[in-house]
Amino acid sequence: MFACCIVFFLLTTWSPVECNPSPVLGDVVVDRSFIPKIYCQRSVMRTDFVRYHFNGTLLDGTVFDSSYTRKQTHNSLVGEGWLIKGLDEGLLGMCVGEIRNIVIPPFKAYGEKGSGTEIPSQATLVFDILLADIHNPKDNLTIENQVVPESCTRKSVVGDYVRYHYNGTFLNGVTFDTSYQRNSTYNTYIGMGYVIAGMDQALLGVCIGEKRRVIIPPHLAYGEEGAGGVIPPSAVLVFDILVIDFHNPNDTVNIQIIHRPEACNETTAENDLVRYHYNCTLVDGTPLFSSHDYESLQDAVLGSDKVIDGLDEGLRGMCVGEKRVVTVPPHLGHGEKGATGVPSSAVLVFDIELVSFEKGVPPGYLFVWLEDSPADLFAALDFNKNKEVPQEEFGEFIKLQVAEGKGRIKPGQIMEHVISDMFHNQDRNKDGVITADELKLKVDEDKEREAARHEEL
Ligand SMILES: [Ca+2]
Ligand SMILES: [Ca+2]
Repeated sequence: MFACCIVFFLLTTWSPVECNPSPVLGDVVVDRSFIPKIYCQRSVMRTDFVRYHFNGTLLDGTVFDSSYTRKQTHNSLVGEGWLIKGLDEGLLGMCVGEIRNIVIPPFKAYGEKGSGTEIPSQATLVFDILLADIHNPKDNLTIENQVVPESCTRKSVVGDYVRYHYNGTFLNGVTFDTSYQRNSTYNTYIGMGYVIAGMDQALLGVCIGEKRRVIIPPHLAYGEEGAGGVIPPSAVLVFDILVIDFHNPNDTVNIQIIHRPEACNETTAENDLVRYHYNCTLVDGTPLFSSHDYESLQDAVLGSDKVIDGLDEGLRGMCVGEKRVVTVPPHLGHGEKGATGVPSSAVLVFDIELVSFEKGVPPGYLFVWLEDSPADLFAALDFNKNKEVPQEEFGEFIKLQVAEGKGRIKPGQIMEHVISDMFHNQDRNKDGVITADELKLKVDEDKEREAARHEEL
């Protein structure tokens, strides 16, 4: 009586029904000895493809076949005549991880003829079955357990480069691979066939920081072949994905102004010496570097390759006191190689505050005129009109120009050093004084050099 109820229950529907008082005697008898409570969102239906382990015995306990001795699951469509009728029926409604004992009368097994030498005529067969995997050939990708961050300004598209962590399991929960164990993300371009088709789809339309579980049927994974002795043939794969960041090779630096002082007459530009505070993190907030780790402010001459290109760009056009969040894609940061503490191909986020800056001079210059230089420069330099300009006289002149705002020296330099360097550049015969025929503006010198180059050509 007990068995008959189970049979009826299984072979009809999952809705609770009353026990049928007149069972088909001698039909397939199913005993569900272990039903997993977790993760049974689907159970076997006709036309599903299943992978299961089994022990097949005769009523006297003689084993006639076992998947365990072959060390691989038996794989089959259900209800399509690939299996004996008793299994086509007995597997229905089964969950992955479930264990069933199925007793099959001869007329739903091999009947009068039996099979080979193992199964005699009119044999009742007993199968102990453990369901390992299930999918339907019509299945597409399934996305579950999606957790999308509140702030998601952009979703991934074809051609983006995504860095993500994953945990890969089979439907029975056994892990076959995990990026967490390697302690580095998996990185790939998406939608371009670099990863299995299912993962290519799974990573489209994700946000940075998003979590999702994707269930990938074998035809969108490693198919009937499986892979590398790790993925069995026709295996369904379950990936729990965490998107760390993504970017596109065409991405530029993103600058978000957080605060801009009302009084902002002058902004930073190439060659300026800037002093700033910064915090650098990964997109998920993992801290990397901070100027607060050092005693003094950070400084850099913009355009001098002192900092990564993206930060250099992010520091331009700023007022003193301005605060920005600058997002730098890896090709304008530390690239595919990364750097100490910076993972390969990581997007970086800089929180910066400009503390001060000094206007700069072009590369190669120590001093520039901010207005027209005196028509007779030597006469202007030679205060005492003795036709010679020693270093002291030269220095007084330069300091005066800077003090009156007519010129400026290279920022971040000591005035006396700049004067000394400039003086020695002009005192071409090294006799300690500049004479009229020695003196030349760098601009004119450059022009002459350029002209000479053209003549050579
Ligand atoms: Ca003089
Ligand atoms: Ca001289």
